[in-house]
Amino acid sequence: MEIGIVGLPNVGKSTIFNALTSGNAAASNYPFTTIEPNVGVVGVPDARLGRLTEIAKPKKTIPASCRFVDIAGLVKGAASGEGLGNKFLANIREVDAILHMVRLFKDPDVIHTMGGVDFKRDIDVIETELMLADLESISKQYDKVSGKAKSGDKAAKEAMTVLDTSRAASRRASRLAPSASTRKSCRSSRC
Ligand SMILES: Nc1nc2c(ncn2[C@@H]2O[C@H](COP(=O)(O)OP(=O)(O)O)[C@@H](O)[C@H]2O)c(=O)[nH]1
Ligand SMILES: [Mg+2]
Repeated sequence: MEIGIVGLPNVGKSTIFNALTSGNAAASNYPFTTIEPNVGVVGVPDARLGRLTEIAKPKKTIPASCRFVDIAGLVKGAASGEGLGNKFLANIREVDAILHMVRLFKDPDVIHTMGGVDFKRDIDVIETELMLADLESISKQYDKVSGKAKSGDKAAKEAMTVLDTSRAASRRASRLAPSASTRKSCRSSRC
């Protein structure tokens, strides 16, 4: 299982990554300290595994593992290329689950890239960027599959049903937060 840690810059993503993995990812008071994602693998403790090892006496016992990926900070407009933009959204696409880190601590020594602590706004910014990135992926896939569906491909027709539903849901969701970046990205993805 792979878990990607996302959030605005300077919210404590690398700090939580280090705590979870005993890692040594650079954590510092500079937005975008993390560029290439840090990856850490930790074993998942399970008492039953020890008991099973005693019974079965295998040559090797390998616990299940969890991979944490410390992804660089996203900023408002990432889906339309702001900040270090789409590259990080691609990192996010590859994980099984997303851990969204939100800053609640006030510390004048740690720059807040949005000007100050406001967790509702911050959650909204990140969730909107993720929705826009989803919408863009769906639109690309839609264009690819629709041609095949028109020519009668059965699998493509089935995929179109799913894509239609996802695209409609994604459009509804992104309309709930129509910021300037939303409108710009929607134009480019024909929504
Ligand atoms: N005061 C305070 N500082 C924190 C906390 N979590 C992280 N920091 C500091 O905030 C800065 C940015 O943290 P980092 O983990 O690099 O953030 P990232 O950009 O989201 O990866 C570092 O100087 C951390 O030591 C916290 O809970 N309280
Ligand atoms: Mg970091």
